[in-house]
Amino acid sequence: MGILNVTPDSFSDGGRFMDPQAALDRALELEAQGAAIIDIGGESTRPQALPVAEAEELRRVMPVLEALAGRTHAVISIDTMKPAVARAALQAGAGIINDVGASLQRPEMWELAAQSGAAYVCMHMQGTPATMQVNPVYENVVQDVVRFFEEKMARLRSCGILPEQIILDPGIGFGKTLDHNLDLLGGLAGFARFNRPLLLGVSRKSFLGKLPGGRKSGRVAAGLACTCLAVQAGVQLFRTHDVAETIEALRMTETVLGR
Ligand code: 7PJ
Repeated sequence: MGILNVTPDSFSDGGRFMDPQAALDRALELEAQGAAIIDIGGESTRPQALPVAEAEELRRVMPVLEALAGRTHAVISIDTMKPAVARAALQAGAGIINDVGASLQRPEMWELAAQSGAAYVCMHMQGTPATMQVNPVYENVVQDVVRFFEEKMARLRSCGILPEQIILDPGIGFGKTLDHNLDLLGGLAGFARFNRPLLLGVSRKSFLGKLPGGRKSGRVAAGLACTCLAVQAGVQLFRTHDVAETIEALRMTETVLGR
């Protein structure tokens, strides 16, 4: 899953793809590098990011979705917390709702997923982007996220979403300290019990540079290490800015594991 942020303020590629033509070119580049999915987002969810109005988010993502329609074989995913944005994106051909707000109470989003039959990424987040990194607390982060998935899967089912539509994501960096992220990465195999595809998003996130001696420039390499470990734990979907590098790492990991 290649990342395309149509935002002025995303931490890694903010401001680069606000122009629809630049965004389209980037999407086609991600596809050419091997992305099977393009994840388009118009609201930054980095820590302390302020919410974006619905009209503004639509204004950012819709021209890109419309430009991409019919021009890519990749599946389009819409990264949003807003049901109206997800609805418009599905109408423009998106096939996946990447709901980073799955922990919020948004029955409208679940009804949309149920009615449309789209794939639904259920991502864990503690709090909201504005405050999630202030003081995240868990009893046991892996067990707490397992419980979240259990409860949410039951709730989604009661809204008419089929288990087959659901992709689970522990939400690395969303209301998590460095230790929480490391515990989740070490405990990914614990999420296999749900028999649903797992999605992991570590790409260029700040925790990757936070081990003692870590540097910002080492984030891509550190993220690839997480990716290789996650393959062994059964993760099947990787959300990344660095599609070519991720595919090379995955090919080697899978080749060795397959021997
Ligand atoms: C994730 C995401 C993630 C899913 C972002 C960033 C923040 N969607 N959207 N999982 N992260 N499903 O890229 O640092 O981890 S935005």
